[in-house]
Amino acid sequence: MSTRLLIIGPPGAGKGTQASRIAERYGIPAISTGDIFRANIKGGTELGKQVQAIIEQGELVPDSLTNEIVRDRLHQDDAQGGFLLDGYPRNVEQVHALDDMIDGDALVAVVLLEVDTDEVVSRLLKRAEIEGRVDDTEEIIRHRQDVYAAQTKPLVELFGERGILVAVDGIGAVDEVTERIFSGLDAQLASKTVA
Ligand code: B4P
Repeated sequence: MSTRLLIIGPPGAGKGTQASRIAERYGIPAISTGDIFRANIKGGTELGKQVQAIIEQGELVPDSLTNEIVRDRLHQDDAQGGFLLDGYPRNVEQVHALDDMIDGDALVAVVLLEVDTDEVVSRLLKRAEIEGRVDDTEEIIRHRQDVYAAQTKPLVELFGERGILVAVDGIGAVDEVTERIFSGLDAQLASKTVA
């Protein structure tokens, strides 16, 4: 069975932090749409120029662009045995696009990192001091939380109905959160293998 996973949660929940650990444990690539966009902005590519202003304002990049990037990435050799998508899908349209790319039933688990708004805002303000990401100003951070609530949060119910949601408390030390994710994922993977 190929290990096809998603990780979702509000901006600042620790998705990127946990994604690399999950990917290493299950031997799959972690694919972050946010990282792909930032690398293109840094490299000054045509895609980077198209998305820079959108990301700086904390808006979502248009689905047409984002879906194509993911489609291309999932065709690469290293994703054939499974993958972890980080930050995608982010709205219902992207879920439908992903369902078309991979047969929706092929998703094994969706990790939901649960962290309240005050905690995520304070984490991102701390990151702003260290990394200086342009979308980590307080105003844009709060706007990104609103975009998450309006567009991404509805996906939690949708994946819950599919019986693949693994909800994890994202508050606590990074290692503790990782252990919670591993135990939730191991149980979900075992149930899928038996089914
Ligand atoms: P992302 O790159 O996904 O940015 P993010 O939501 O802020 O998550 P990130 O992974 O960076 O933060 P994390 O929670 O790991 O997206 C950026 C932008 O790209 C979007 O706003 C949008 O414009 C665009 N985009 C991306 N995907 C898209 C899509 N599918 N469709 C349309 N547009 C898209 O970590 C946050 C901080 O918390 C880190 O500093 C970390 O050190 C810290 N942290 C982690 N775990 C912690 C813990 N347990 N305790 C304390 N701090 C912790």
